[in-house]
Amino acid sequence: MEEKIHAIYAAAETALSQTTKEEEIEEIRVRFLGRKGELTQILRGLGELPSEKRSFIGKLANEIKTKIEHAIQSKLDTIRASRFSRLIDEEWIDVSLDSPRSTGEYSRGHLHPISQIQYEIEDIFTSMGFTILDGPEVETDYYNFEALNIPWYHPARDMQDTFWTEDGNLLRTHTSAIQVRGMETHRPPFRVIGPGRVFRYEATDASHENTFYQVEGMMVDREISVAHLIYFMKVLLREIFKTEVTIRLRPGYFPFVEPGFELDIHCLICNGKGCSVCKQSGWVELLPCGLVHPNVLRYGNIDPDQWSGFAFGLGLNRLVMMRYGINDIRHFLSGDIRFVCQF
Ligand code: FA5
Repeated sequence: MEEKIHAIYAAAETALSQTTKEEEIEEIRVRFLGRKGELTQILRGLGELPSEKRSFIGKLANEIKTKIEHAIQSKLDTIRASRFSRLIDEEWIDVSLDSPRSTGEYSRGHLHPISQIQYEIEDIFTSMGFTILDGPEVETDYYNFEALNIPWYHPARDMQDTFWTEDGNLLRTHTSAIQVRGMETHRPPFRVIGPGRVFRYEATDASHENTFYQVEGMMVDREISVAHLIYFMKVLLREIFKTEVTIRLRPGYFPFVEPGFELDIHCLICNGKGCSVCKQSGWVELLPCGLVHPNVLRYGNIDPDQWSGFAFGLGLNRLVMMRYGINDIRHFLSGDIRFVCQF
């Protein structure tokens, strides 16, 4: 037994001398000192030894255990010290060198293309008398659905599946929730826009993300008509694209507007020929809109017999894609600096 214990020590020393890696040291520790380790087995079996041998072997095994522990620690110290000295050699910093910024090696950062276009849209609308509103990204069911004429049983909820918190709140699926908050804080006549990030539980492809940006717009005044709506939408697109873009207006269903429309623009990626972004149709769905449903006005404590309004929800990512010819929406959140540096 005595020879066996000495042989274990010799084996541990050899194993330690042959390694230079921290992770291998852990394997050695487990092999000799772990729960099923060679030395641990001996210590566990002490009870079966004759009593005259028990205390001698027990003492020896414990001494060897301590020696192996020390040898392991000392090997670890050596490995770590040599790693640090290598790092000091390889990664030293010359503090007397000019900074990259002063030599012009790095260019300054800039706003993400979505923020750039959002600020442009804010400027366009504030110049037309609109106020900018904000709202929380984690919303209540009431603001995101209920007060937009989408009660819990309404099938329109299926089109905007989302992420729910355990206490019954949700990640807002659209900036339309800001409309409802706007009606609580503003009395007609008013004009507001609400930009923000929205979330949907959906499969991604070239034109769909689970996290994207919208700008909501709402105007409430006397006798607002579809003509007002079209006027403001045309101004917006002309200012953004700096040219007339071909649009089409088709009926669209949203429970919070009546009538509701989908405003599509001619795909600027493929010039209407058909591509993955426009799903080969030549048109990109960009700007759903309509006249505010009387129920929504009622939820906002606004009398629909006295006041009417229009609302729209612009998809910002797709607008940026059209402006710069970006062929896949997933680039926006890719975190690839080479993508954002182009704008
Ligand atoms: C809405 O979100 C309505 N709240 C818009 C609205 C507001 C209608 C006010 C009427 C009045 P929709 O789900 O179609 O509608 O989304 C609006 C726009 O967001 C789309 O036209 C599109 O540009 C963009 N969008 C929608 N889903 C995605 C997605 N998964 N990824 C990227 N952009 C999207």
